[in-house]
Amino acid sequence: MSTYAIGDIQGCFDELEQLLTLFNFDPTTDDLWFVGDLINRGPKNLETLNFVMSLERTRVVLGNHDLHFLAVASGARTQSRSDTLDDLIRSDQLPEIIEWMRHLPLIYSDANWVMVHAGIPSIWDVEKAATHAREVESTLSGNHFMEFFKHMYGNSPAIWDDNLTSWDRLRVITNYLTRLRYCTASGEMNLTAKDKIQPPGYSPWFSFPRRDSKQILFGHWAAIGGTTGQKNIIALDTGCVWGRELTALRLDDRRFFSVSAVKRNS
Ligand SMILES: [Mn+2]
Repeated sequence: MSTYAIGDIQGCFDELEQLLTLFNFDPTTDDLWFVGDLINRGPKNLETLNFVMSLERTRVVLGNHDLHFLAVASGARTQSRSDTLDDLIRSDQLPEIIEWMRHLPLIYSDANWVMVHAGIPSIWDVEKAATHAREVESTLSGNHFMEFFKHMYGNSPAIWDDNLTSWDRLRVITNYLTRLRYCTASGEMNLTAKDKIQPPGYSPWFSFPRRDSKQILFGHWAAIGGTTGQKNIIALDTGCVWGRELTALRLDDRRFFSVSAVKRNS
């Protein structure tokens, strides 16, 4: 009876199956947590979602690719050339998948851990981040969710302000929780830098001092290779969809499990 937190799957269902075999997953007693980006860029989105949706003991937070899928599925966006969402878009399960996904949270926490897709800026403690996440979640699960996707895209405002309202407010909250990599101590984001070379004036979001006592689990940032240099902030995206590894952390004893990506002919 254990809890495993699993990194970004992005449709790599074969590797997910191998990982579950590696740690002898028992669906009747083990809990699986997913840090988001279950889908896109990889080959088996529908299989991945069918598996996750079938689990009774699971927690999932939304990632930027999951939100992008919802935007495409609701007609607010078209797929880009690197998107691989056709298996979902063409599925007769599409309405059921949309309903399931738009009721997922952006943050999940228990007594010891908090899970988020990209990060939490040090200007917010976990409680404040969860409060702001609820603002986006209530819009996503409400009747006007399609309108949200028309306004979700964009990199501004780059910094939080308590006085923000409407779509700007929801956009910056969504960007912090699902796209954040580099920011300043005051929380100003740089959403264009992705690799390990930090843009001048910015640092990784997890490098700033914070008062939280909970341990943070996140994905999203494959380029850092699973290392943050912080004992209580754990990066789980090890770039499976880019040919590297899929990683899980057993929360009970902080043991890591990894499988190598399947070699694909592309
Ligand atoms: Mn992501």
